[in-house]
Amino acid sequence: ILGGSSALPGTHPWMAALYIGDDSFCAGTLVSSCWVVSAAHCFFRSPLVSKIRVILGQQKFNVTTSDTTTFGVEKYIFPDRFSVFNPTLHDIVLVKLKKQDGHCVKRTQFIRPICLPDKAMTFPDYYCCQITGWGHMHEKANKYSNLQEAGVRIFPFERCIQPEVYGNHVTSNMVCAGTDRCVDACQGDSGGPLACVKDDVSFLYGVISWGDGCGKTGKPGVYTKVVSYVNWINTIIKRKPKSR
Ligand code: 4AZ
Repeated sequence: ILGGSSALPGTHPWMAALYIGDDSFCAGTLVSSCWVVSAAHCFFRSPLVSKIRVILGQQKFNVTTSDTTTFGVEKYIFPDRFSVFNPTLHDIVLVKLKKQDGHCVKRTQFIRPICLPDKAMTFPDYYCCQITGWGHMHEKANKYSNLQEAGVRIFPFERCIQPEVYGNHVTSNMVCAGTDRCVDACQGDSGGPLACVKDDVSFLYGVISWGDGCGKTGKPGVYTKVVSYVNWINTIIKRKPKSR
C-alpha cells in the first residue's frame, strides 16, 4: 500500500496472508468461517494445496504470534469463466481452509469475517473505501510491509474505460479506485480487500487485482467487482455437505 498508515491490531480482522508455494505471497479476505476470497491470478500456476498456508490475525509480515492462527488449505475454486490465458479477467478465487478439530476459524478480537455485499449493492463515484495489505510501500520497493491501510475513492467507470486510462482492459466486472494523493495498492497487496462501509458495516466490494504501476497519476488501481461474483460465491460457500 502506498500512502497509507499502519493499521492498528484488530481493525481489519478479515485480513488473510497467503503464502503460496516457496516464494509467492498474496493477501485474501475471510468471508465465512472456512472461506477466504483472494485473486485468481495468485493461483494461476495451479499450486499444490499442500504448499499453501493461510495466516489469520497477522499484523507484521511473516510474523506469527499468539493472536495469529495458521491454516492449511483443503481446495481452491476459480469461477467457471476464469482462464489462465487472461488471469486478470475474472480475478477472484475461493480458498477453503482446512478444519482443525472440526472447525475452521475461531472468532477472536483479531480474526473475524467481513460481510459479502448483496448482488445489487453499489457505491457511488468518489465514495471513500479502504484498502489494506502487506504489499510494497513504493513502486520500486523490494520488501513487504507491516499491515497498512489507506482510503481510496471509487473512480468513475466511464473515465476508467477511456483509452488514456485503461480502455477495454477494464470490464464491467471490475471497479477502479484511487488516483489522488498517490494512494494505491501495489505488489503484494493483490487478493486483499477494497472494503466499503455502509451503515457502520464493512463490505467486501472489490478484490485488489491490477493496475499500471502503483500510484501513477491518472492510473487508478483496478479491483475485481465482488458484486458480479456474489451469486457464485454464495452457491459455493453455502453449499451443504451431501446428505445421505
Ligand atoms: C500487484 O502487482 C499489483 N496499483 C496490485 C495492485 C496494483 C498494481 C500491482 C494497483 O500485485
